[in-house]
Amino acid sequence: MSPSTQQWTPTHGEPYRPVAYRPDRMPSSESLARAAELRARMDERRTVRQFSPDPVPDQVVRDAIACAATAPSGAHQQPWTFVLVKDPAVRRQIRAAAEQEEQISYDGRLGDEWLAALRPLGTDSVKTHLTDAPALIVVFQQRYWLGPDGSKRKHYYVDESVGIAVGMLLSALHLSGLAALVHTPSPMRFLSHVLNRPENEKAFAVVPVGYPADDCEVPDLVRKSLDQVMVEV
Ligand code: IYR
Repeated sequence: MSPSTQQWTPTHGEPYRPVAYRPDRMPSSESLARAAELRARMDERRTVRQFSPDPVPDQVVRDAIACAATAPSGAHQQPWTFVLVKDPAVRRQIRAAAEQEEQISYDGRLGDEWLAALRPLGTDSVKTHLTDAPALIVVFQQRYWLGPDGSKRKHYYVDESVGIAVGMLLSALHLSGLAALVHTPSPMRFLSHVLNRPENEKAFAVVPVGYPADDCEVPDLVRKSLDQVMVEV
């Protein structure tokens, strides 16, 4: 099936027309093989903080954003906007504003307990990834729908919906061979100003995307094992 090119338009309360959904059932042998392969590939994903400035294929990033936008959402309201920032001047502006906020955060705003939790990762207020990575995907959540005439309609489960979409974005980028990081400068209001977003949108995360730098290092983390994260009833 090729990607849909149909344009979405806001609904007005009319029920969706049911259409048949009959995907071929995958033989369990293939299912098992795919699941094991996917598990191994996903376990290779690492959050990267040192990026090469090498450009990435635009279409890979666009396809990953399109994958993210297939996420389920509360009342199918699709409350997200992905701003793809490649312009180096805009990335510099974002880095300067983010570092200003992060400096205050690391100087004490986060509080001792939070700073202690971050210490093993060794993060600080210097955010080279915002200018080194060739692309930033700034994810905005739409708290409500804003019609062209200024009318508003509340969106539901916005945090959950956008969180799921970002998870799908990270998976798509990783499985397409690109590295990424979820960066959450706080507060993030400056992103609305720099990127000139409308009042119904609130920044959720900045996702720098690219290839790891030649000298990239990541912390030697251990993930929880399956029996530590899963309970069977
Ligand atoms: N937003 C800050 C602090 C930070 C917070 C958490 I929780 C992290 O896992 C990592 C960093 C920053 O980006 O440095």
